[in-house]
Amino acid sequence: MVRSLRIGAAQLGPIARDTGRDEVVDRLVALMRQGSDAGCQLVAFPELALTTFFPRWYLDDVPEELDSYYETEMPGPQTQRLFDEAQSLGVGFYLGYAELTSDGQRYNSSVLVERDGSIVGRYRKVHLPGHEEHEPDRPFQHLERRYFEEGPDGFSVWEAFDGIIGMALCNDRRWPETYRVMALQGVEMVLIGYNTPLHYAPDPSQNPLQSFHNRLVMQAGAYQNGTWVIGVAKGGVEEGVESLAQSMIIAPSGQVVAEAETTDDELVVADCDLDWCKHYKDTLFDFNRYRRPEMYNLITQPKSEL
Ligand code: CDV
Repeated sequence: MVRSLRIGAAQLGPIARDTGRDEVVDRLVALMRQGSDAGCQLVAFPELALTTFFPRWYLDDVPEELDSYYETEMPGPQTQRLFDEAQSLGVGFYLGYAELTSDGQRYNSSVLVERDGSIVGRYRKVHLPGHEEHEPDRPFQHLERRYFEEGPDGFSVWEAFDGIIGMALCNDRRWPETYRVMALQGVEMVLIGYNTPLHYAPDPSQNPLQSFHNRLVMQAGAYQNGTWVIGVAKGGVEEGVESLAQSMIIAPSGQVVAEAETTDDELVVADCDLDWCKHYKDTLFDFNRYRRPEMYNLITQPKSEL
């Protein structure tokens, strides 16, 4: 039996600072319905998909605003609709959101939900970019390292959607270890939501390369690990900051099979043959046959020992 998964990469355009959850959830539900009409079994949303990208502001003087961006429950009162819609349409989803746990920990998280509305797995972002302190000289902040803790759980995979599915978030996609750790667990599809401002303050010479780097890392991650990679952006100009769109679906060959045409809400659809992964996992990247982990010791040495 062919294991073909029709996926919808549900790109979002900007979400304004004062846009409420209900309005955002309306947009997500509209994309899920579009996905259902297109025959999708799974719809993937971006990182921090329920609100504006709040790490761009230093919010110490408005702690109540900061707290308003986190979910204390998933599903919660405003996100339950997504789970109900998933169940009634028979369409699963991946969603990035800001998580505030009952013991006060804050993570940049995602959740994978099956077609019956049940939660399959949760992921907490491993690689947190940006800075911890206010840097007023920047045109905008990137305070992920102030507002979130580093995910402590690493990269897992889940048996779902008749395949083996993994999750990552944004900056994770730039690190080869992200894909490799999941590939060592047999991953066949990696879902990655992202928010990537075109301006990178620490080194603006990278600005014109944002689109190239986006393709480079996700296409390499797919090919070198024989896996599908689904990159889903929140793009466009949000609160004066322009972010990369370019959501795409990448085959295990490394080829882009579908890509967004706009910088707004847009569903990018492709049929993903999960058995295509075997062409790579059983040949050129047959890990058991060809990998030399005993040669890679440095990769797992603690940072302080390098
Ligand atoms: N949300 C992110 O993780 N953004 C980073 C930017 C700051 C470089 C990214 O890797 O796209």
